[in-house]
Amino acid sequence: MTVLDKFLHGDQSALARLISFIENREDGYKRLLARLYPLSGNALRFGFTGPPGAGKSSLVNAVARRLVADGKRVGIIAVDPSSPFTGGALLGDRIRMNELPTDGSVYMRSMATRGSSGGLAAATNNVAVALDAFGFDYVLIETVGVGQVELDIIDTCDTVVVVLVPESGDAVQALKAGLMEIADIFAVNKADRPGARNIIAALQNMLEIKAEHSPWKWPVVPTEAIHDKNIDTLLEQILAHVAYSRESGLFERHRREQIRKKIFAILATQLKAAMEEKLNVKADLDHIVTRIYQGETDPYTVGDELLKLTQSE
Ligand SMILES: Nc1nc2c(ncn2[C@@H]2O[C@H](COP(=O)(O)OP(=O)(O)OP(=O)(O)O)[C@@H](O)[C@H]2O)c(=O)[nH]1
Ligand SMILES: [Mg+2]
Repeated sequence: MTVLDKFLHGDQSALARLISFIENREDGYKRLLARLYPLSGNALRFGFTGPPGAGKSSLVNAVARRLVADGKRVGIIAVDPSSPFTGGALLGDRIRMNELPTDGSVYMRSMATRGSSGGLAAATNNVAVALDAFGFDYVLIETVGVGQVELDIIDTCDTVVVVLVPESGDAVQALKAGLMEIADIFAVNKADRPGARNIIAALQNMLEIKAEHSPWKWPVVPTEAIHDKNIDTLLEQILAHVAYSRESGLFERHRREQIRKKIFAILATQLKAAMEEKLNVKADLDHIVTRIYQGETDPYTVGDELLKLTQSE
């Protein structure tokens, strides 16, 4: 039996191997994805993002356990902020998702952000396709909400939970980080800590204006992930968002938009590689750089000229 056959028979170690294959873009990974795509599209994808240490893993853990108790199968992708720049909870303080069932109902995969500035969002999206094709009912994706790449990852999801904590203080902070725009639901985690009521009130204030002319009223759910408190409510709100999204047509529009973006991302990567290959043969890039450096021409003029050059035979 090939690894793919084993995968198709529900073998999790085959799943793990295929995910590595995809993640490392090994020879033939595109052909593999071409096999997986038609099998995907059934899983619901939920994103959990927010500041380092907010309790995203703890929440994903708790939500996964709820879903499993309901007889569902759950795939988890944790995009790990292993880089010192993105921070993350202090080493040792970070929750390990080890309380999850080991009966095959849950599969957890970490993806390190370290050293993978390019292509991380695409890789995460492809891994989600693999989990979906494997037959998980839900794919939960955790990522720290710190920059564009992380926001791009969230683009893979149907519903996005932004996790904040009382320490996030000023809710306007979240707005600046671009988190407000991508949120469908807010979880104010560590609600056991002082200041929870303040941030909830501040968020609700801001959302009142935003929700005024919108049929979707962004819920703010206080949670205590480590005490397993209010997780039911959070899950209810997530599923309510899916229902709203399906009824309003947003769900399909969103997924179609994701496919469109995916096509352009693939094209951009391929065109760039093809152009570089052609220009390495046809143009003396070092010389062109020198001319721009010395002020004899400029990158825009050169860009137009090189584009014509790549289009010529
Ligand atoms: N007091 C309190 N602590 C919590 C709660 N939820 C999580 N924590 C703690 O917060 C710390 C970080 O939790 P994680 O779940 O690892 O947070 P995270 O957002 O996944 O962290 P990174 O992935 O490193 O960004 C851990 O020590 C948790 O035990 C909560 O509801 N209340
Ligand atoms: Mg985490």
